[in-house]
Amino acid sequence: MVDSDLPSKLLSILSKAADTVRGHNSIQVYSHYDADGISAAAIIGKALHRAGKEYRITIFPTLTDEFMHIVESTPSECIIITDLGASYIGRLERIGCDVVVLDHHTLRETSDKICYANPHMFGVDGMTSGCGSTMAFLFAVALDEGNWDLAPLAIAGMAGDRQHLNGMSGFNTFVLDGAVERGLVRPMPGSLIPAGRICDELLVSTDPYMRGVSGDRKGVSALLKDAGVPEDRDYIDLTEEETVRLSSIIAIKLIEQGVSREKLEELVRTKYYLPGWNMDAEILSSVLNSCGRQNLPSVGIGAGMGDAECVKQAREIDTASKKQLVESMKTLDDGKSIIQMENIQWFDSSAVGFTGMLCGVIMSYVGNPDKPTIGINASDENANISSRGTFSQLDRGVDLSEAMREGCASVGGEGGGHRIAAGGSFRTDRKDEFLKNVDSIIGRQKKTFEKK
Ligand SMILES: [Mn+2]
Repeated sequence: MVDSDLPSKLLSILSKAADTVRGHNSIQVYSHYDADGISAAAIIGKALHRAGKEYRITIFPTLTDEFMHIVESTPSECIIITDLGASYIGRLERIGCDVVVLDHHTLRETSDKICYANPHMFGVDGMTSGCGSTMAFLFAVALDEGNWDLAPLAIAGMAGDRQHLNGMSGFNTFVLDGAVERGLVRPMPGSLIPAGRICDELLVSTDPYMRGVSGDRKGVSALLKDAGVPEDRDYIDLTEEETVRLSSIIAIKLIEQGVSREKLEELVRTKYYLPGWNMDAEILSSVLNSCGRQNLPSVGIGAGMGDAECVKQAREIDTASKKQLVESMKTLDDGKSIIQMENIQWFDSSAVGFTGMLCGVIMSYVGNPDKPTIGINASDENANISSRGTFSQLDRGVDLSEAMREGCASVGGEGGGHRIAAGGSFRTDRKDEFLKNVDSIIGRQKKTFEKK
């Protein structure tokens, strides 16, 4: 490791964490079910396997009091928690075994009793510049330099948490630079055209989501005909002229649909090709994410750890999952399911799932890009909610981490996360009260900001 590029305090926490783990034979790992959490778990699994340790990985959809109880009551000699934990440092300190926390969520407290590393401790923004798998990877390298080959997983995790959107920064730059140097990743110019077999990819595309094209076989054919692109073309086989025609038509369609300039610029972001995986980081991230969210995290972890059968299965899960997501999006894009309040917009995802992912797609492609978007899954007695914002909303004072924490607490629930993406839960019968409170919290955040 080029020590000069990372804060020495971080390096000393990581090396203490590595020593702690070396001192045990059996490690219990907990991680999050999204792409970042699964990547982090695969990195840790691989590093522990190489170190000759026994380990067990348990995946949670989020860390709540209920799941914390499982952590506390599972006999363990050493625990590693990745992409989770920031909200429960106090309780993790009291467990009484060795604990390593590698998280990047909003920092509430630090600890001398356990090994806790979070980018926010070092003036690095954990929302944009270091994710759970970044921290897991830095730990893996502290354990053994030979783990540098796991950097592509960390980059997939960054893409999963959308930390690559405005170019890499902070700890992510350290990982990216080292990985480029080692030939593990190749940055490539972005495009509005999806990678892969174009007609198949456009059909399931939600980023971008194009009305009349996404989820519509006839619409896809018409679009390709307009652009003079043969149906069976693969992205890499497009001529320069075809590329220009197709991306212009897509751009015009999106502008007509009301997509913001901010979003269009984001769509042509740099892509990170991973030669060892023969896919770009966003695709690997989608594959791992789909496994976690379809309640098959072990397939995702197996795929991340390089098992060929798991990779094949994970790709199939991803394809099926993308189809479902685009269908869910079409269901909600009916002119009445997205409900506008003064400062927020919200939708009920109880019948369709994909709450967090739909928040982003709705806000960017069919809703009001100026309002934070909240999805509520109220399919049982506890409602699970997700929320997403944009960087320009944050520039106007919006903080969803605080809004979800305060909004959920105001109705007896709990919430938190990042300023740009947060979630929580509360009792379903208090939904209307919650929405009213969050609407006024966001209003207050924007007003307080204007006064500054
Ligand atoms: Mn994360």
